[in-house]
Amino acid sequence: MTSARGIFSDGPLEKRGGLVARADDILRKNDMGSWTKAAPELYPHQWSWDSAFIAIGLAHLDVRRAALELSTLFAHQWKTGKVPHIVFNPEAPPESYYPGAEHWACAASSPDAPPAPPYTSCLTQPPVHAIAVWRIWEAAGRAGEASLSSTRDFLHGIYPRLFAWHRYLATFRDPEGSGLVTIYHPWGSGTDNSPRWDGALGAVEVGELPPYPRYDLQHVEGSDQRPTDTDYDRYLWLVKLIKGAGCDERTIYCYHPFLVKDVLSSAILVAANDALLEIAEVVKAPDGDRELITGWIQRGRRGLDQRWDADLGLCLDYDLRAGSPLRVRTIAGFAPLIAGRQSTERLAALLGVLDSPAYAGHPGLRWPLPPSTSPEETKFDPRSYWRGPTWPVVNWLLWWSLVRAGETQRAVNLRRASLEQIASEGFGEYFEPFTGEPLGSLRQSWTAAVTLDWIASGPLQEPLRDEARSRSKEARGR
Ligand code: 2M8
Repeated sequence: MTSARGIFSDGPLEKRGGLVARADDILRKNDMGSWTKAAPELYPHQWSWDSAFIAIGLAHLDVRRAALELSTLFAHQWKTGKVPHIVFNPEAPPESYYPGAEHWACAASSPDAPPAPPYTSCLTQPPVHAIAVWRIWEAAGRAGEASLSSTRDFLHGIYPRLFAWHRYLATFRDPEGSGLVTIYHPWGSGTDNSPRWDGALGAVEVGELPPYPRYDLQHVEGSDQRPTDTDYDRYLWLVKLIKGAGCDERTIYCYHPFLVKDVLSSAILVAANDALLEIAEVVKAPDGDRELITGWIQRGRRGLDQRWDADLGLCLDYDLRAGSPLRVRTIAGFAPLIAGRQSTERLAALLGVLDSPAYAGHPGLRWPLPPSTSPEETKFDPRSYWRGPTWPVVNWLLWWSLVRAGETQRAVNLRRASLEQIASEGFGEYFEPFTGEPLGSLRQSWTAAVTLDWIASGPLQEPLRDEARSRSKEARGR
């Protein structure tokens, strides 16, 4: 990988303590050559949506390496088009992550699975990939003609795979044609223990499970930062059922007890389909592809419209088994903002909620950044994973969406606050919203990646606060 220095040397953050160099260092240390570990110890494998965000950051350091990150992930795509949520690292230390490759080896027996090893899971994560590919293309444009030419080849190679991935989501994951993506497991949402899923999970009757290890707890400072044992029992029970169904989508759809329309994944898919249309243009894809993609975008927008809750001013997930919306205020409610191109009224409603005390306007926040679950919810927990902490990667999605919506000042404010948080507290996976304490993994790859992208995205209006504390924290880092 080429050095980050030079590329960013004009940025105010670079001058104030080498944030770029520190982000670069995290990505280098988590780099496995052709892919990047999500975190050094807690997550020693390749995760699907992590890789997309990582590629967005890497594009500012090395366009080829960014492209390789996604090519490696898509080399493990299933015949159905599914991109697995984890590609397991055969070199990961034993007893580092559970459930690991041996637990998911069943997926390899599916006729649709790619040859193993490496093994993959048979779940998915939100489809950020086409957005990442488009940003790699944009970065190549800034890097010059040679980079553009090799990246054009990359686009030609990855386009059919992206298309198959989106077609999989539009068909296997939406047999109803609702425009919304169905998930079979909270891990499929990327927001694992969010209260979004409490209602649907509560209805799942967990049967006999053999004892299992919680390796995750050895890699964080307190068990309160991770899902509870009750959550894990449910996760592993759902995995057992999915394995019992032979990872077969149709069987899962018929019998699985957890079947939910995920508005965040659905909105990301709409935005990713916008990006796929741009890519289709570059590679001169057949008109038929473009018609299909346009249809998926329209259907996605309609689906999200139907999940709009006017009282809350947010979108709600939908429990297919119970036949009812899952009514809780989380970050996923901003799905229409992420999907983009909303009416003026809808955008105003969303921004009003985003700025309100229910989210980024809460008076107790260390930085004005939206907590993953609204502090006004009874289920809010400021330390527990997706139940309250702020997540840089979510802030990146919101920032990117605000830019697309033309909300420039809000976008700048969000970017500045996010960078202040990271400059002050380090490259945490997530942060306690009131104290700012970094939680989870303290050297999280996607946090480093979005930092690079933010810094590369133009000047900030105000200087950052002191970074000294964050360096001492990172020195202690995991
Ligand atoms: C978290 O999820 C994994 C399971 O997939 C875990 O907790 O073990 C989530 O935050 C997920 O969104 C993320 O992709 C993954 C790796 O960073 O960690």
